[in-house]
Amino acid sequence: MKLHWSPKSPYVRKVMVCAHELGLVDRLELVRSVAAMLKPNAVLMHDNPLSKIPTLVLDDGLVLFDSAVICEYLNELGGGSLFPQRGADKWPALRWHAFGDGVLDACILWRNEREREQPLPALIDAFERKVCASLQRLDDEAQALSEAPFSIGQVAVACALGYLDYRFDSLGWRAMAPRLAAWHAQVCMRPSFQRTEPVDG
Ligand SMILES: N[C@@H](CCC(=O)N[C@@H](CS)C(=O)NCC(=O)O)C(=O)O
Repeated sequence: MKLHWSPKSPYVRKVMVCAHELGLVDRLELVRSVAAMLKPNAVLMHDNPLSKIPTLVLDDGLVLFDSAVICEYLNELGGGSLFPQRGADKWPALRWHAFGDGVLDACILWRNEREREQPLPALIDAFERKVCASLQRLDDEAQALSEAPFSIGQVAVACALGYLDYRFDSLGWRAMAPRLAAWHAQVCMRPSFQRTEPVDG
C-alpha cells in the first residue's frame, strides 16, 4: 500500500498512529508528498484530485481518503478495536474523532489566515475563540477520555493537541486545559505517538 505522507501533517499522523497501534507500519510504502492549499500537487492529484494528504493507494488500485476513511480501513485490516462497532463506546469515540478533526480544521484555517500578508482580524479572533472553547470543553472531558477504551477518538484529540504544540506553541494551551494536558502527557508515552512526532523537513 502506498501512503502519500508528510511528517508534518496532523491528519497523516492520525493514520500513522493507527498503523503503529495495529502493527501495520511495515505494510505502508511512504511517499513524501507536499500538499499545500494554494499549490495543487499534480502527482498527488493523479491519485487524489483534491490534492490532500493522507491518501492511501491500495494494492488493487483503489484509492482511499480522507484520514477518517483510511484509519477505519487500517483498523479493519489489522483486526483492531480502534473503531468500536457498537455499544456505549461507539458514539463517544466517533464524537471525539470528529472533535479532534474539527479542532485541526480550525487550526489549519487559522494558520493559513495568520500567514497571509494582511490577516483578517475578525477571522483570526473567531478561530482563536473556537479553538479555546474546544480546549475548555475537552478539559472537562479529560477524565472520560482517560477512562474510555483507547480508540480513534483519543488518537484524533491527541493529534490535534500535538499540532497545537507544533504550530501554536505561543497559545499556551496547557494553562487553559491542565487536566487535558495531564491526559495528553500519558497518551504521548505510547510508542505510536513517540514514533510519529511532527518534524520539519
Ligand atoms: N479532512 C482531511 C484533511 C486533510 C488535509 O487537509 N490535509 C492537509 C495537509 S495537513 C492538506 O492536504 N492540505 C492541502 C490542501 O488543502 O490543498 C483528512 O482528514 O484527511
